[in-house]
Amino acid sequence: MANEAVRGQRDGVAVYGNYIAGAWRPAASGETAENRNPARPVDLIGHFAASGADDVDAAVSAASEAFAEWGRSSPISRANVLYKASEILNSRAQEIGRELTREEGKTLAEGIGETNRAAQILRYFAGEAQQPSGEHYPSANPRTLLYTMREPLGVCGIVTPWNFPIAIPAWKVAPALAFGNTVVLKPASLTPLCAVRLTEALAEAGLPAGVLNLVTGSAAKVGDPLVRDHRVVALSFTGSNAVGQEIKMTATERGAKVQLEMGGKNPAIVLADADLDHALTQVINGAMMSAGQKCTATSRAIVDRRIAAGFTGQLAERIGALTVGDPLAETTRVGPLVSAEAAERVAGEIKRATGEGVALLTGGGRPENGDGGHFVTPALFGEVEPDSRLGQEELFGPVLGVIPVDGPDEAIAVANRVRFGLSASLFTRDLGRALDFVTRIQAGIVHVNSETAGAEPQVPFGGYKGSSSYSREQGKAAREFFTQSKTVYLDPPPDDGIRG
Ligand code: UN1
Repeated sequence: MANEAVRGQRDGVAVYGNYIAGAWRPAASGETAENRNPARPVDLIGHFAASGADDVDAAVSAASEAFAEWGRSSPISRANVLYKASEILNSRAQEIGRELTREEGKTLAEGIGETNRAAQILRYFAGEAQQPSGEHYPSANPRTLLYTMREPLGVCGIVTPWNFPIAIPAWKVAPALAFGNTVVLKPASLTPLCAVRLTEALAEAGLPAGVLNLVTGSAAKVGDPLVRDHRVVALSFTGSNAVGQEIKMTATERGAKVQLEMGGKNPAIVLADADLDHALTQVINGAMMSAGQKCTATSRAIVDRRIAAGFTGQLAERIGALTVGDPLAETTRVGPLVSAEAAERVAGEIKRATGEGVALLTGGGRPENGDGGHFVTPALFGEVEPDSRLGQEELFGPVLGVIPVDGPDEAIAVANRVRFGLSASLFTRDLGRALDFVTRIQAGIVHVNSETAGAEPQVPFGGYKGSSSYSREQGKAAREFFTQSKTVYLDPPPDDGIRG
């Protein structure tokens, strides 16, 4: 792999730069930050540019300059670049997937799967760039050619989380570029390497200088100046509610277009007639894959009281049997949490709930792997009160709570009684119940007989209530966000003589 991103070596470990105006370079201050493996913190992955306002300024300037040409380039040529980048990522999926696992902590199968998914997203938006971008309308004047066209916005600021360190940057950057915008990408400070790999793939695919700029560093030193920069006309963010709300205030106040994807408290409702074995597998996958660190993760199993005891017992048994350990090992099902702070916070929430008397049926421990990894064993709580902290707050860890209910109506009422509304599942064999659920559930993504997590690139993604900002990502919705509409009334001059 060409590795111009590496600016040098320190302690035998690579030092990575920012990518600004088509060149890899260190932060203006020369500062770097370490990136360590959450399963084995002794494993130093690299030193990454700890950037600041000067770097953001240079990146936004480069993006502004590049917009003049990129914004007017043919969508077909933009599609070709995205398509080539997708092939590059595919060809490196094993290697990048391994790096993803090393820096984020999800299992190797998930790391490789996510890298392939990023490639698929790039491929999808290569196709989407070639789709019609406007409509032709009838006019009151028969001589008028009346149509709409969508045009790029300009410089977009993209702020991404650590939990999908290559897929989420891909699903924001790809449509931004496909529709003619230029980008400054600020990836999560815990997972900069995946963003470097995505940027490399796009640069190698022939993206012109300045069209995509990568600036690594902290939220305070990179994210904040990016959100405040008046030249950044649109911001797309995925992450916590607290940060999302701040971005919304700051960016909308200065007139920028904003797209936010934030938390979830996603329910899986299990009715008495469901295929229980299937429901068990899906609920556990939804709750525990990626150690529960997905905004789409299942955190509440809302179960018909008639089957709750048996279902809960089976959940405890299967969750207790999940192999926790080094995510690079093939047998591991649940890796570490992303950081020491995350593991402490989640373990603290578990302790708090047990302190309040909620029954911890399995997990919740901090196992030692001898390497100081940030592990928390998958935890299951029984008989969770819907309105308690455990029933309401997003923990972002491997924690599932069972809420027994008296039938489908109470299940839906409980499912809706949270401030989030990202995804929701129902398990049943009853088509009528399924349709009723689809209508009444307050969630942007609704599953019947499948887990709450997962997102295909060709459909809109986003939540209701506190989970999003109404705008949707991916699919056709991405064009809505990353472009603006122009309406054209095109009349021939009155004296053109054509109609005599
Ligand atoms: C998925 O469920 O595969 O940050 C994707 C998140 C979501 C993406 C979920 N925005 O977890």
